[in-house]
Amino acid sequence: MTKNSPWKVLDPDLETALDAYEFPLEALAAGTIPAIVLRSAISEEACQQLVRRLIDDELLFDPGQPMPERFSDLAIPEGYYREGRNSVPKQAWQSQEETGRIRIDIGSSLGYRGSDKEAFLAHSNETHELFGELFADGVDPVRLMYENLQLLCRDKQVVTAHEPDGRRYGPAIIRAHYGGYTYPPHFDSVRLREKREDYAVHQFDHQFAGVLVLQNTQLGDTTAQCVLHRCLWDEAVDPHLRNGTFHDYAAENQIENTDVILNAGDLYFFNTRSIHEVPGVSGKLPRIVLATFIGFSKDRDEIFVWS
Ligand SMILES: O=C(O)CCC(=O)C(=O)O
Ligand SMILES: [Fe+2]
Repeated sequence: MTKNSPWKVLDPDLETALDAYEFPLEALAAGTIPAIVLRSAISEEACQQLVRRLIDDELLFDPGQPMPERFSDLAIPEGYYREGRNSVPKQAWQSQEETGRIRIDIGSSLGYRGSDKEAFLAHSNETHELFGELFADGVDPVRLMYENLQLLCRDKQVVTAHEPDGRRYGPAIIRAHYGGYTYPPHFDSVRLREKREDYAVHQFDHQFAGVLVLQNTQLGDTTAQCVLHRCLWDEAVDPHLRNGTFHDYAAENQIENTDVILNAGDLYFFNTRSIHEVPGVSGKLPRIVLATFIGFSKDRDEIFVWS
């Protein structure tokens, strides 16, 4: 596939994706398409009900009220990740007090907790219990994510990521981004970035994200949206991600990009090796998503999903 061939999101539904490609996930792996979008995977009402439930259960806080004290310990700073077993944060970050940009996670993040494997797997176990209760009646967004992925991948089996002894990772994670929380240009890879050699997910050739928007944030006419760049991570781009000069590099090298414009209820899948970003928008409501990572190898029958 040459650089000049069109790079277009597969939109708006499963049928479109499966008509365009027999195996749409292989097109994602190759970088031939930027993303697969499934519109209205769940209704806006169901999204609102879910968000209301999370606030009622005190798993999130109402942005119209002052932040309860206990959330300041749970808040995750912008730009945070750890590498391998190293528990020292790799990147410096501005404190959330300075920026007012706070992220609250409901679930178990391998990126955040994976440096201590036992603690991560124990935390993941608790997440399975919590999600079991949360989604026992009503819409189960995790099941919906897995079902859609299963239809997209046809003959492979979608399962929650697990270690050879059967211990499971967190099935998905809910992330609420308050105050214009921003993801600067980055890529995600347990293999190439975090180097988590001691985890089973390290063995997959490709990593995707599956993200379901539960609530967006809006300021004037602007909503927070993911921008995907037509650039798979490599050594040449790496210094630009670290130094914050990716936009200059992209302009110099005429790297195209595409916004993926989503509303509450829309679901999208993309290759996390593609450089991507979500510029924050400091609207009244936090942007809330249900997010997963997906491990894919052409020659493996199973697809692993985790968070
Ligand atoms: O929230 C999104 O749409 C994508 C976020 C992202 O890039 C990440 O969690 O690594
Ligand atoms: Fe990402």
